[in-house]
Amino acid sequence: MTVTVKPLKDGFGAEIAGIDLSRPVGGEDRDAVYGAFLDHHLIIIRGQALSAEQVTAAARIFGDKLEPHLFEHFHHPDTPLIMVLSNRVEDGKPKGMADAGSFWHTDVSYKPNPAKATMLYALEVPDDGGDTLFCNLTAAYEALPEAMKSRLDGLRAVHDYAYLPRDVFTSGKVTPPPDCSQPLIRTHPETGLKAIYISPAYIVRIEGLADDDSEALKKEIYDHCLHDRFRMRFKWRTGDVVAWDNAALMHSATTKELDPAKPRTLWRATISGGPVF
Ligand SMILES: O=C(O)CCC(=O)C(=O)O
Ligand SMILES: [Fe+2]
Repeated sequence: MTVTVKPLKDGFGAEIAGIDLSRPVGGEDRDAVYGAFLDHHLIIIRGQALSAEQVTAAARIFGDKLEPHLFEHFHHPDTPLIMVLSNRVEDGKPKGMADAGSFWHTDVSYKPNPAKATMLYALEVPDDGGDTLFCNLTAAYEALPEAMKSRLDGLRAVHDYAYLPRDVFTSGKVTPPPDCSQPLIRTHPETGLKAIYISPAYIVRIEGLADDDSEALKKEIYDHCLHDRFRMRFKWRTGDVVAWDNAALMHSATTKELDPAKPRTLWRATISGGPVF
């Protein structure tokens, strides 16, 4: 098979064809997929049919270490390295996490070593609804006025997983990790590109600013980043594999609004990253 990389029309993201993830991907094919991931921040490989083991093997294209999600009750029965995202309920028990985050965030930014990449594999998706939204924080950084770039450079923000009240935390079912400090501007460890590093759902405050100033600056940054020109709406098809670079993008699920009668099941693998600089 010949691997082809076709950029999406939205300004970032690319669709890759000619890859079968049920088989080991190495050599030039692996380099092509990983190169596209770095260049386009997000890659889509359609038409896959994968076992749990094949999903974790595919996720290792993006980094050698995978990590289990904090929500153990949603781990895949065969491996803690896959979290099941699903709105299906069987015998009164949820089959997975129905809403993994219908709010803007970058994965695991609430830990000192956040997720490098995230990979999702769609087993079943509704014909309408359940899209995932992405926002290009590299392009958003580049579009900042020079004065704003200098103002943000060196600032840090406090991230807390439980900043927005959620049932899992308020019920005591899961204890959130301690909050942590991250730079507001990060430099990609491989491409060297700078990006705004935000998780609007997790950022409590910007360090060193009075509360009012912190709130005002948060709003100014979020409004800038969430401009239409930096955004993309991804519509899932069954068999899609999507992997994205958490050092370049933020994202939001839309599953909070999804009709519970429309089944949606995805498997998620988290690729570990190092500290943010
Ligand atoms: O279900 C989705 O659309 C995305 C969920 C999400 O935020 C994640 O898996 O990191
Ligand atoms: Fe997420």
